[in-house]
Amino acid sequence: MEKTFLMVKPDGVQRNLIGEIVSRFEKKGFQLAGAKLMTISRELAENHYGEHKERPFFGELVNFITSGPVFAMVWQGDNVIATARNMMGKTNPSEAAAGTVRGDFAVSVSNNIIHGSDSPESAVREIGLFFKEEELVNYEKAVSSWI
Ligand code: RTP
Ligand code: MG
Repeated sequence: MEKTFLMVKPDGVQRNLIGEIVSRFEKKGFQLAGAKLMTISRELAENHYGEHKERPFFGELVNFITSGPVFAMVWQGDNVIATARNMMGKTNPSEAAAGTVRGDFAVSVSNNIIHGSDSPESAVREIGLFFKEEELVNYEKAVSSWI
């Protein structure tokens, strides 16, 4: 089954949005496969956001993502990577549609509440950066056949 890496960023944790965000993905019908509250080291942050190394906002991005605890998650389900990106909304919250996480809760591009893998390759890479194989759980839902 397809898996993606999602993370409630430090602003989302500070604003007590972990439950709201987990709830949206649960209600959509996706299955949580792993989760942990953690503080990201600078090394992990620079690796995770390595694609943006040359961008002017890279330093600010690393400072922000290491500034407090994040809630790291792995979710699975059909088309979860693209669907989760839609549920997150556009990077800049001023362009994110109402009904999306960023559209409903964020106003700033640098403090935009949630991260999600943007492709199958990113998902594999990011899950591997944040989780050990034994931290991911596979289990059957009693009522999954109709979802
Ligand atoms: P993320 O990786 O955090 O899920 O966000 P994303 O895919 O929607 O956006 P991406 O292009 O990967 O950018 C990563 C994060 O960098 C910050 N950013 N700041 N000041 C700026 O112009 C700017 N552009 C991007 C955002 O916080 C974005 O989430
Ligand atoms: Mg990104």
